[in-house]
Parts: sequence; C-alpha cells; structure tokens
Amino acid sequence: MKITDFDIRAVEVSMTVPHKTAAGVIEVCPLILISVETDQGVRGNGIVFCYMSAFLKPIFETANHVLPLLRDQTLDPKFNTAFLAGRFKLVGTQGFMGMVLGGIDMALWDALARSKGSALHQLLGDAPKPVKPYGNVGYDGVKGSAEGAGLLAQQGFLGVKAKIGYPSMEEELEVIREMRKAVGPDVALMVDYNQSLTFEEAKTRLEMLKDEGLTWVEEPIYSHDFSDYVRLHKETNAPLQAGENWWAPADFQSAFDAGVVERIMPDAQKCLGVTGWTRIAEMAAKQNTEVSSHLWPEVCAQLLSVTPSAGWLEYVDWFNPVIKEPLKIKNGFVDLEGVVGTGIEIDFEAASRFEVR
Ligand code: SMN
Ligand code: MG
Repeated sequence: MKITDFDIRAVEVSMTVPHKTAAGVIEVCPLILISVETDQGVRGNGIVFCYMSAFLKPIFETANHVLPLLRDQTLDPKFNTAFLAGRFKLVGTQGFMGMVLGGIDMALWDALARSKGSALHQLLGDAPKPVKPYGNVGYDGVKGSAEGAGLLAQQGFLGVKAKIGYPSMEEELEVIREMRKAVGPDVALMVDYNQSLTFEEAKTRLEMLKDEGLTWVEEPIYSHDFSDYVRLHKETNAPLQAGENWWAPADFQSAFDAGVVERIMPDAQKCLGVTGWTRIAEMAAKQNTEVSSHLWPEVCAQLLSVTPSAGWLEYVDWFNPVIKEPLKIKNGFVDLEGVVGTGIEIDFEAASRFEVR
C-alpha cells in the first residue's frame, strides 16, 4: 500500500475548562490535524498538539514541509518515521520537528491498522489488559481543586491529578488535603509541579508531602536534569514521575542510563509516536519501570493496554470536538470495544468550524 496524498489543517478548539499549570495557562487548544491518504482508499489520522496558539502557524508550515516527503512511499510506519528522522538529522527530532514527526507517525499507524480493519493494539501483539484512566484538575486553588477532584471521583475516575506549585507550602498542603477529603481514601491522587521548583525547593517540599499518600509527584524540577531526578529520589524517597517533555526514545535511554527506574510518562507526540512508544515500552519492561501516558487518550489507551509495565492513562477531553468517536470509559476503565485504528478519526466537518487560516 502506498502513501499518495495528505490533508493538513490548523484548528483552534476551545477548552471547556482552561488548563492552569504552574508553568502557564492553556486557554485554547491549538491543533494540527493530519490525514494521510493511501492508494487503497484507506486514510489515517493524527493530531499534533501545539500547546500555544502562536506556534500553530510554524508547526503547520513544518508539517506541510515534512509530510510530502512520504509521497509514493510504501506505508510502513517504522520505516517511514525512521526515514523522516534521518532526513532531519541537522535539525534534530525535538521541538516542532519532533512534534510533527510524532503526529505523522500516529497517522501512519492509524492507516495501517485501518487497512487491516484492526484496532492499533491488535497490530502490536498481546491481548489488551485493562487500562485505568485518571482525570485532571488545574492549578485551581483550594476550593476549585477540591471541587474539581470531587466531581471527577463522582464521575467514576479511580485517580485524579492536580497541578500544584503554590507560593506557600501551607496552601499546597491544604489543596492536597481538601482534594483527599473530596475524593475519599480509595481514589489515587497525583500532583504535578510542571518543572517549577529548584532542586533545593523540591527537596523541602517533597519531605513535607511524604505522608499525603500521593501516587506520584510529577516534574518537580526541570525535566532534563536526569541525574537530579535520581538524586532527588534517593534523598526523599518521593514517588517521582516525569517523561512528558522527553524527546524520542533517546531521552528515555538517557534517563534510564542516569538511573531513573520508578516510573515514566511518555507523551505520544514527543516520544516519536507509536513507533517511539513501543521502543520505550520495551526498555521500560526490562527494568520494570511503570509506564503511564501523557495526553492522546485514544492512542495511549491502546498503547498502555499492550505495554508490559503499564500504569495510568491520562484522560483529557481536549481533542474531543474534532474526533468522531472519542475514548469511552466504563466502570472506571477504558472501553476499547469496537475501536478501529488508533481511535482517532477526525471529524473534518466539525473541524472546519475551528479552522485557522
Ligand atoms: C500538561 C499537559 C498539557 C499541557 C500542559 C501541561 C501537564 C500534564 O503537564 O501532565 O497533563
Ligand atoms: Mg505534567
């Protein structure tokens, strides 16, 4: 099967609730929608999340430059992605280029799975295991975080993650304790600093959080200080989490080489798509590192279902307005019944209302 054509659109989808973090607020969701066409009439879809509206245009331009290089190639996602990564050695596979390559890779795997009438996880092997999603609360203060967490627990989420990094530790602890009251003792609570602390600040804060029963503490410090993560873990024994800002399998290898073992959360886009994820999952399985996900709930639900050391799925509904059948959740677990491809089929008619030209 050959890749014949492409459709690339830039859209801005409004968020039902703006996503506040210690590193900035996401008010709208800027996306590049990718459709790859094949000579058998099968299409594959992928989504690039641009984080900030200002980057929509440059990433759109980047995608328009990169995708046509695959014209007339046989559809073979691992090969196609390695080919593209090879073409951009001088720029590297991080940044806008990495984001585009990740989105394209997801579209290619979607086309391949659809051409076989299969779900992505069927292409990747094992029988799918149950996957637990967690819901997200923003940097919403004591009252807002507790209300948000309570609502998610009521909706049946078995885990809730909140953004923290408040000016005072008193407020930080109050946020966490009020969230705990709101969700009860059995719901897992995670917190996310979005890289906002220095090493010393992190040490102090993590000591103070040690009796709060947190499932993990995400990105307390700069994401690429791999050896500092290892030292922080040794010195505080805190359940650290990181990975959403690591690029391609190479960064995960560097983290593992530095001694990171506990848990990771690859971002399906930045880790080089499905192709990158499967390599990272293999590396993680060897050292029994728990793998959770970052965004792309449809794709990651399937990836986690066949990842040997799978942890939690991050659930967000941000891309839902442009997806035909967003991920389903039943009794606290992901429901993969009837899913075809990666689960991302773009609703181009709906998307046309959000198009940015
Ligand atoms: C996050 C996700 C998407 C954009 C900004 C921040 C966050 C998370 O760190 O883990 O969900
Ligand atoms: Mg995070």
